[in-house]
Amino acid sequence: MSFQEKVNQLFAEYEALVTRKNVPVEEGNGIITRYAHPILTAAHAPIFWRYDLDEKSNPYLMERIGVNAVLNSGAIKMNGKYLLVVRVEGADRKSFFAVAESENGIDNFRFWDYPITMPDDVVPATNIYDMRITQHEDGWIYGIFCAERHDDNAPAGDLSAATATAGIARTKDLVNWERLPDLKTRSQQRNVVLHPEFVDGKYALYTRPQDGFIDTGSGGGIGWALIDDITHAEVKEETIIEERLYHTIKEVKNGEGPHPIKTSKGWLHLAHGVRNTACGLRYVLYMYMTALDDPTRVIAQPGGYFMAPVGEERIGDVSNVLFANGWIADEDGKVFIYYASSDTRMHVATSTIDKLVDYCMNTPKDGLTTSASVETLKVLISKNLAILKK
Ligand code: M1P
Repeated sequence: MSFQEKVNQLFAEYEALVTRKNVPVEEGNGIITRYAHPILTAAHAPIFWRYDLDEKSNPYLMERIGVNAVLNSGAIKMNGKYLLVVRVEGADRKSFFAVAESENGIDNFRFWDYPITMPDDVVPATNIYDMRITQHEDGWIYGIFCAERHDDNAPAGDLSAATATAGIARTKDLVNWERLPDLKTRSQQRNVVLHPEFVDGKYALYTRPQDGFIDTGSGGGIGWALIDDITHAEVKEETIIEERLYHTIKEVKNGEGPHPIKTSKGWLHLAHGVRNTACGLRYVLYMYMTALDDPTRVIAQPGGYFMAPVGEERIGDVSNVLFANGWIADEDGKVFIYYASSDTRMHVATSTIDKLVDYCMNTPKDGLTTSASVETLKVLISKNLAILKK
């Protein structure tokens, strides 16, 4: 095959993948609809990011820059397009952000030509990832993400010790970004999310205090902090609003997903919860709601997980993980939940605001003991048996 024929074949296979129609998976649970195909994988990275297409410098048409995974995307709808700010992880382990765009939110996602050039803070980070996008009422679109640096206080030779800080940037178009100083906090932070409205005239952040880079330690769960000046953001006071609990799906860690959706019944939250198992950590998605007039007051806590890894989702670079930091609510109430499986690929699931509110309000709370779970189950069984006997 000639060089040009090989190039043509690469592009033909790429087009077939990117333009593949996604189809809903029918046997749902009434709450969400999954789709048959991942919406973005490493293979969706453009051919011209990975291959040198010049025959003189790449006569064998080898891949020159490998992409390992695409995961953990922020999401926003702009000019009628569904846009994901994707975490693209190179074969060199470095993550960067790139925008992928779709007309319908469920398939035909295509990356913009260039990745995002994110300016550095004063002390450059080694790695940045997991952006939460917030269209704030101040008129800016903010991106808050994890900025990871080597922990220079670690003992000599410990090359794994790192610190997690919240990086902050803002934009009007997702192309040109203004980097603001990283969030100042007492503890390390990951999964920091900007609330879309001012609260008491201040910016409001969902936080996730953690003692170490991996361990949340004394960090009790999802926190909340009001910020005087977003251009020099500092957490002065932090309260835990959604706590981790023993023997639940969020025993080891939890973290806010995308910013909550405002509904007439309250703020709808999507988060991840982590428990430990003999096979390592298991990440699932869960939901909760807070009061409209007070986003820190929890008003609904459906027990257990909302979504857990199934089938192919269970396997990847970090297996048994679902993680979501982006969702889009359309004007008509349809909700697109963008989630990554096993730190490897992106998927979409759809629902509606009405269904998600119903799920939150009417799913029994976790009673925290086996006895309580059995009592909850018996109530439903008795009710149903009475209906069935009629
Ligand atoms: O590997 C699973 C996830 O682990 C981290 O999330 P958390 O801080 O809640 O443990 C992040 O590194 C995230 O990117 C990753 O998907």
